[in-house]
Amino acid sequence: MHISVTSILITGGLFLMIGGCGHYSMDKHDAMAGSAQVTKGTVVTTAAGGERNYALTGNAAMNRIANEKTTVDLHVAGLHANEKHPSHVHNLPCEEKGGGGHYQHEKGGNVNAVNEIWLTFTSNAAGIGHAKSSHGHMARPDAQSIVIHDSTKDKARIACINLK
Ligand SMILES: [Cu+2]
Repeated sequence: MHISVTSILITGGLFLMIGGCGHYSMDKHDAMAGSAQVTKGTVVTTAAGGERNYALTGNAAMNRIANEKTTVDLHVAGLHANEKHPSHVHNLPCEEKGGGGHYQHEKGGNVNAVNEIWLTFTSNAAGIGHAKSSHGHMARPDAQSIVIHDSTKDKARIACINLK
C-alpha cells in the first residue's frame, strides 16, 4: 500500500516536471529533473597568504544533489608538510570581507561540522591537502566560497575559492 502510493506520487511528480520544463533552457531542465547543480572554483592565495610565502594552487567543487544533499570536494597544493588547516564554506564571495563568516544550514545555529560545511584537512608530506564533506541539506546560494585558514593560532585566511 505504501509503495503504490509512493509510485503514484513519483509518477505524478515526473509528469509535472516534464510538463513544467518543456520550454526552459537545458540548465533549468536539468535542475528540475534532479541532476546535480555544480559550483566550482580555483584556489586563490590571499594577500595574507602571500605575506606568509604561500603560493597555493588547487580547486574545489560543490554539488547540490536532488533529495537535499550537498557534497564538497577540496584539493590544495603548495602547503607545508603535515599541518592542519581549518577550512570552511563561507557566506560571501572572497572579494567581500574575505569571504565573510561561516555558511550555516541553520543560521545562528551551532558552530560545528554538522551545521556548517567544514573542509578542515591535514596536508601530507608533499604539502598537498584534500577534504570532502557531505551533508543532508541542499546548500543555499549564500554558500559562496571556501576559506582555507592557516595552521597557526591566528587562523589567518591564506586562500579563498569562489564557488560559481
Ligand atoms: Cu573559515
